[in-house]
Amino acid sequence: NKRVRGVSVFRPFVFGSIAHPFDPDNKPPNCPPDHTHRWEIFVRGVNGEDISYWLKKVQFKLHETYAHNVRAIEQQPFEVSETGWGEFEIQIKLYFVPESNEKPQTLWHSLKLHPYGPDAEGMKERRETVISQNYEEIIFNEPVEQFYEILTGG
Ligand code: SLL
Repeated sequence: NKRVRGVSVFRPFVFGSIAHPFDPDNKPPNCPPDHTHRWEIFVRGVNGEDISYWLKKVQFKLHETYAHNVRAIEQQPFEVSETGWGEFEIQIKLYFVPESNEKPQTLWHSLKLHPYGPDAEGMKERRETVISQNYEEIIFNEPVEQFYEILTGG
């Protein structure tokens, strides 16, 4: 399984979170009383591009207050939807397709529930959707030939 020397292939993606506060008069049924938000953590292609030809699995490690806090998502959409009350760091581990011979890579994301602003305390009371996302590029340096062909559609 030879590597293609002197070649780097990069692939863009977006990862992050989106959080919606509950309407206090209209909370979802079966939701613990202390939960205030529904949120999602995701890894996706730019403009909805398919990334499953290079990304096989994403493991999201949530705060230990969550049951089964390690969530492995094996197909698109690579996302987890939950409810909760607090912000915390989420570990995101990217597993590449087996042909790649690449080791998994780890990213971190801070789940944001509350809008940021000059009057941060007061704004916690404001009900608005909070999106926190990052554009990222993964770089495959000297990919193995088989993976290079997958990446470049050759
Ligand atoms: C904080 N360090 O104190 C953080 C911890 C934990 C968030 C936040 C609920 C989980 C559940 C939840 O939102 N945990 O009980 O289902 O702000």
